[in-house]
Amino acid sequence: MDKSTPFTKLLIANRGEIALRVMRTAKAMGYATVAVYSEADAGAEHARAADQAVCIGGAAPSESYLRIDRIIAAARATGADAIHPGYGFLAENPDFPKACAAAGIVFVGPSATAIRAMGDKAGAKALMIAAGVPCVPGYQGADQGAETLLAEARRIGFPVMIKATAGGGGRGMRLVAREEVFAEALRSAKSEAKSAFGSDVVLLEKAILNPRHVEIQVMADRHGNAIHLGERDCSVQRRHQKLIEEAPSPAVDADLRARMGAASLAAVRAIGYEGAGTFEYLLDASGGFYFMEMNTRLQVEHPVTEAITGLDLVALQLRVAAGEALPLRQEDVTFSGHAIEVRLCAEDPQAGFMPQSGAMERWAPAPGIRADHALRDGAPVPPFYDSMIAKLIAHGPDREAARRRLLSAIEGTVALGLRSNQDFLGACLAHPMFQEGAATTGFIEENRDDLLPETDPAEARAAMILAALLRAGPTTGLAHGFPTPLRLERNGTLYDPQVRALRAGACQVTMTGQDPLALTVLHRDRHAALIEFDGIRERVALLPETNTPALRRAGRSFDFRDLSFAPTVRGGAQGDGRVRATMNGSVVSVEVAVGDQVEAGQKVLVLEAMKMEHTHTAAVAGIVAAVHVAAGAQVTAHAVVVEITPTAPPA
Ligand code: MV4
Repeated sequence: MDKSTPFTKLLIANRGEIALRVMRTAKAMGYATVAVYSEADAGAEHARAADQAVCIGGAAPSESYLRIDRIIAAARATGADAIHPGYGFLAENPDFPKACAAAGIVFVGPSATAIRAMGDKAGAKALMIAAGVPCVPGYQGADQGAETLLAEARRIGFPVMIKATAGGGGRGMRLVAREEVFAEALRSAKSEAKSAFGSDVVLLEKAILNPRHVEIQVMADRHGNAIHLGERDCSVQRRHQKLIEEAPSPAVDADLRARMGAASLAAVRAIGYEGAGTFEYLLDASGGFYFMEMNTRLQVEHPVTEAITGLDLVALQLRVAAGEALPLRQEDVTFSGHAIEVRLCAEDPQAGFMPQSGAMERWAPAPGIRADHALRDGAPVPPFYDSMIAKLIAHGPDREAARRRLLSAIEGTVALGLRSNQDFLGACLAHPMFQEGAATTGFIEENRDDLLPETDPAEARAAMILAALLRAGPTTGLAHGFPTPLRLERNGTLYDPQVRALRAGACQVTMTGQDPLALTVLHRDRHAALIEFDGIRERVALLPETNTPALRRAGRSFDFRDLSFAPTVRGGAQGDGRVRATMNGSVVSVEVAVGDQVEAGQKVLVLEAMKMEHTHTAAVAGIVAAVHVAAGAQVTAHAVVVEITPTAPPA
């Protein structure tokens, strides 16, 4: 029987780096490409790069990237006869392949049945046990009575894990150390699961302490062929968000790889799976592995597998979706060297990893390694989507070579205008425990203080260097010997550098509490400079000509607020009574009205961005003079939302 389902034009139902990643291979294979984009993504790279692009609605995912009807309509309108879902959004929604089938469109992914079977934890686990895949001993029965569950927990033996069967990302999950706290943990897990997933069904498992997260990549065609492409170690996570992924795993040898691969392929055959898929396992300290869940999509971290196998996973997906047989057998799959990936996220580690939005004013990934992203200088980073904005992937002959290469690339990448976890990633890669390959799922929590230092001695030096570059570079050309004072602020610390130009390019910077700095600017263009001080030359990257100038040096980024021209308020309070939105977002509530008397620090407005609420407070005491927004309004970063006429401080 002919099982081919050829297509000519591929619609990519996604955004950002993965949309571009899929498009790259599709174009190389000769397929025409169609992008879909939301109103917030009208200027986005993925919409520019496709042959055709269709706007599918509003900024909120529920108005655009999650709208099956509009995506199918976009495919119809452009004549796209295949759809790749990427990851996230609709990638694991069984209704999507169903709608594609109904419209006569090839879905690049598994069947609705396979997606649904793996979407339920208890059902997936039962299928895996039947297929002979090792699972953590536990209970996944229909009887959900509290007494039954307690009895089962006793049988399993503490510590036990309670997991919502509909769950994911750690929600509805509880680690229970002792019998005495089981009842309360069960109650709170069920209540969290009910509100998050609409179901409070749970399963119980023996808890594996400090496990590694190791996953097996599989690929299967509709002719009964299936191969595995080895493992990825994704143990370095923060709150169930993966941060660093590598292949191979430092904890997996050829024998364990073969056993994990065979178990995964047995499962693939048992469920008749087609396409790319990933089996997630927990690995315990003695090398035991236990099935966790199956992801029925291409994963964020697929590039590390591509690096060590030399295969293009998207190309394999497209070939299999067209009905071709896999072009290689298991014995043709070989592994070469070691690859590590880091996820660059627009979030502020210093502020509890709060998501950031705005514009990536300056973006220059380090050359020589793979960088998957959809950024350019000035790229908007809207508040409505995932905070991951780029992936950096290094490959080397061995793990240490890959690690060193990646660390160097993280340090050499310029990403200014928006705070990111860039330097935190560098700290993780440089940590001795990671270097030894000893990081497990507890790595970030256990090493918090090493990875996120409280005070930063390099910051004051950065303020002085930045001041020199803002005031004494050849482009500003301060010819006179008058000292120019600046006021720079970062995370609540004020710096008062004074720059005195000596001769062309040379200057003296003084600052309260610091030794003076004699600095020469040898070369300077808009975004970079070659400087020299203390007899050492170095290259720095720079974001000038903004209210939030930034400097990157020695592998670290420092952004400041330039308050040099902001009016000072007597009494030392910062700000001028104008409350500005700290990021793009939507107004949840306005807490004050015109005429209200407010105190400094009083809550005036709540903004929602990236699914988090941000309280805005008055910087000064005074009377509310104007309120420019109402609940529900969309605001852009820095927009004045409330104006307060400061009360004159007592004379
Ligand atoms: C576990 C576990 C220990 N024992 N199950 C977290 C999310 C979900 N996918 C599975 N998770 C875990 N399940 C048993 N029986 C520990 C975790 C876990 C974890 C797993 C992988 C990567 C990071 C993790 C962080 C905390 C807990």
